[in-house]
Amino acid sequence: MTDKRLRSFSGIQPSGKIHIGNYTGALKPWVDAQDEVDGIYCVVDLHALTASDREPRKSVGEQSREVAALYLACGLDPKASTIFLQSEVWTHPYLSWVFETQVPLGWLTRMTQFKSKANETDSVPTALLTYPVLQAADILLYDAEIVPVGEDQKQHIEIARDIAQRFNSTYGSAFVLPEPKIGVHGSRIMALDEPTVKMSKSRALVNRGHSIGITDDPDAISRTIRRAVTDSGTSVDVQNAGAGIRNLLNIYRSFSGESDQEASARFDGKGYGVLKNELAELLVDALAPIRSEYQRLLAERLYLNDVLNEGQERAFRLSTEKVACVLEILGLRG
Ligand code: AQP
Repeated sequence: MTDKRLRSFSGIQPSGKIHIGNYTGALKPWVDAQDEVDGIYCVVDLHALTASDREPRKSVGEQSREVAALYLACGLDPKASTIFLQSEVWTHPYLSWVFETQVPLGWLTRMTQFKSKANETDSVPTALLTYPVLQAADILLYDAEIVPVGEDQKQHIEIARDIAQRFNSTYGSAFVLPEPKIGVHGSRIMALDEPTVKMSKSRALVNRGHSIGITDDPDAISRTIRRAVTDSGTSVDVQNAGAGIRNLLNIYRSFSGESDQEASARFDGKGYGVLKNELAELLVDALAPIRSEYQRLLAERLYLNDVLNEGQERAFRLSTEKVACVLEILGLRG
């Protein structure tokens, strides 16, 4: 019997402390959909090599295994989804090179993430520019129809689609065109210390109070929420809320599952302290089971190895079939 489920592909870079934005924008949607899709979820460790300010005390390998453990702790079931490390499946950088021979440079230099990250460093690695091409290879290798991501990744999924379209129209149909799947709530959580910028792993390494990590302990969660930047008033005015209060309300909605109306009615006119206390309590309760499952899984090295080995085998099989097809289309074989 053929599998009629949509194929879903996504990944997270092991480039720092995985935060609540990564959870609401990516991990939670993966888990929520896992019974309906054929999910392939990768720890994109090769991408993390482009990060100039990775967590300095840990190797990328160590962080990659922690992120894989977090995938499981958040509820991804390895019997339902394929979970693997990108660097263990060589077809990813291989197809990326093939795409690089086809992709016009201008497509890459106009990427907003490249422009902002390149501005933050004096010496821009080439891979920061070609990052979306490797990401296109990650997705297109598996004929993924949907890519569940946060809003910041929309442009990268669009370029993956453009690359597939260009290849298909030049050489004949080889790739499925992927669609970004971006949730209504939680797809863009802002920084708690600066609510006009997106919460990000790398910034959290330098700015304390920037983010809440999925595995933060209750004290750290409550402290960060207490210190979070609000608007300049003292009580919540939902209609005229500024960036700080909008962000706190959005986080509340994303974790409680309440509608806009319910969350607005709950907090409108209440003091900022009430919103912060209820939000801290909600986050502590939601993250506690993930944290303890994560700690349990980290101690189960052999189990994690088994999950990743099984994932690697399937990813390798599917992706080598696709590479063989591409080589034939390009006239490199046969
Ligand atoms: N603030 C956010 N709100 C909602 N979703 C978010 N994502 C990232 N930040 C937010 C989503 O999480 C997944 C992780 O993607 P990534 O690791 O490839 O890198 P990223 O998008 O660049 O994430 P970060 O946290 O900002 O990491 P750094 O600082 O390392 O670049 C994606 O689905 C992303 O949309």
